[in-house]
Amino acid sequence: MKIYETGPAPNPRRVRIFAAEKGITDIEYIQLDLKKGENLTPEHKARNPLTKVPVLELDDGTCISETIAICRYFEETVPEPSLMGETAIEKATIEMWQRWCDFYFMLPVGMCFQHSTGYFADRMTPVKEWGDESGKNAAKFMAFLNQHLESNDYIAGDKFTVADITAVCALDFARVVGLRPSEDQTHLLRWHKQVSARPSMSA
Ligand SMILES: N[C@@H](CCC(=O)N[C@@H](CS)C(=O)NCC(=O)O)C(=O)O
Repeated sequence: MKIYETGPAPNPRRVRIFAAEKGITDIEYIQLDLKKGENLTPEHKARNPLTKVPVLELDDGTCISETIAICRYFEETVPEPSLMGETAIEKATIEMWQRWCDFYFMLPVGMCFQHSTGYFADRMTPVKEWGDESGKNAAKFMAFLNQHLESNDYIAGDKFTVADITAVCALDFARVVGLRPSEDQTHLLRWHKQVSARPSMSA
């Protein structure tokens, strides 16, 4: 199978970490330069009409877009170790946290990046105020996570899950727009150090 992706971008990184945690190695990674618009070509549009990365292409030609849909495919095909939960309660709790980390952290960090740097000004209209507001919203979520991690080892409880992967990729990418945990966010910093030590993080 192949994954069309971009090394430094945060969503493809989530997929690489997820695959590494599962021990999945039979993937050919194909780099697309987003800045040059290599994701906007007819070839890539045929894989993902919305033109984003990552895209997983299976050997039969099936293309799956959306980070979490790709992770779901890996979770179903390689169930161990489970990163999306086993019982009904675990699955629902992990999904709740995963969505919170996606919608209230990864997305605002991405919006802050796109709207304050103008990186994709060739294909969208950057709105500086929206970039600033998104940065503030991401910072609020970091404060919320810090509080939550005071009494939880990991984001969704006592096990490392896909929610940790989303949160760590959002947090690491947030540095690009100057957003970092403050020194007094000790629980967030403890968690970040703990998850960053996993071998999968360098994938
Ligand atoms: N919801 C999508 C978001 C994908 C996304 O926004 N990918 C970015 C890179 S992190 C991208 O392809 N940007 C290129 C562009 O907007 O032209 C997912 O989770 O996969």
